[in-house]
Amino acid sequence: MKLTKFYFRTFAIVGIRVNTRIDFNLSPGKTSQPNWKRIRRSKMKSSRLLKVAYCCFVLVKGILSNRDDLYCLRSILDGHSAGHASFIENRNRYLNIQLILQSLLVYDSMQCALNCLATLGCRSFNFGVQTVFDGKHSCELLPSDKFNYYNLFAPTAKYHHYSISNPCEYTPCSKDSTCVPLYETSDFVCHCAPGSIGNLCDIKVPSSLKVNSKEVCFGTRGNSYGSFTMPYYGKISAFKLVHLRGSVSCRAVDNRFSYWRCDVGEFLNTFLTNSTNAVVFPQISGINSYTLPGIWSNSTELTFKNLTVPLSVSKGQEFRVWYGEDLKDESETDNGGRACMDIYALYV
Ligand SMILES: [Ca+2]
Ligand SMILES: [Ca+2]
Repeated sequence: MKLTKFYFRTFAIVGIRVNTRIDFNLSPGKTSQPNWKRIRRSKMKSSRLLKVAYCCFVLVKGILSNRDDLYCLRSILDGHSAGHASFIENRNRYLNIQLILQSLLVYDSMQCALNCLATLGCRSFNFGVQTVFDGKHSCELLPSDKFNYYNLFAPTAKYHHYSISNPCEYTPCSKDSTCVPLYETSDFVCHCAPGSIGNLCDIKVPSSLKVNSKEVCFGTRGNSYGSFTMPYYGKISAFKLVHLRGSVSCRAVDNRFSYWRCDVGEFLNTFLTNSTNAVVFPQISGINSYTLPGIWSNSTELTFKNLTVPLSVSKGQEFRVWYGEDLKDESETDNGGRACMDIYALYV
């Protein structure tokens, strides 16, 4: 049974010249999206055996035609294989990037594929359709792929392009987003166009997105900041803090309380920082009290929108809400109170 399967696969490899797809492991006609982790494990186990099988074929062919095909054994023995064994053929396409890892002359696309596998960092290759010298074709080993340089993926009659099979071939990301393959883990990540968020960029940005799952509360001393994490990758143009309950004071004994500072007035003393306590909002120097147009210390909403460029955030990234004196460790012993809020983010 194994022998039959082995011969079948060997035959399949030899047949790549006329096929539109070099694929050692996927079943013909399979249309559903494959389990990439399982397939990759399978490929890593079988790729070396398959290459040995192919070498046997090219060596016999080489002996018969008096050609030097020892490249094949060298590619296996040198141990530089990336472990991948599946390529997708893009007929009459050329990836026109400047950086080329290696330019070779090869007898066929399989020889080019094996050289790519044996070359560290090779992600795809261009294969010349016509022979250019002594029956050999041009073979360009490339360090990137059509997904990263789609604008340079041009039609041509002179080349076929081959890329290592990966989940991006199945266009998992939504339209207008960019799928970036993660070859080491057989995974991918979607880079969203403006207006979309989510792992697959399939969520349209609402005008205002509540980011906290439970209310965020901050105190006024002892580093009693409130924290929340971002639900999506994206870019933020503004944060809005909406007061729910409670109040804070810079001098509790005098009963001087408000939502965002101390006394009721135009000055504010609430800050938004990242997880290392670097101030993100408001974008002003220092961490003293500040003012924002139209917002008072007892306003229900405190909106930070004075951004010069949108803030890039990742899924799970932590932000903190601080009372200014607590953040600065200054005059905090006489402080008091606690205030809670919801946090809204404006994605762009
Ligand atoms: Ca104080
Ligand atoms: Ca403190």
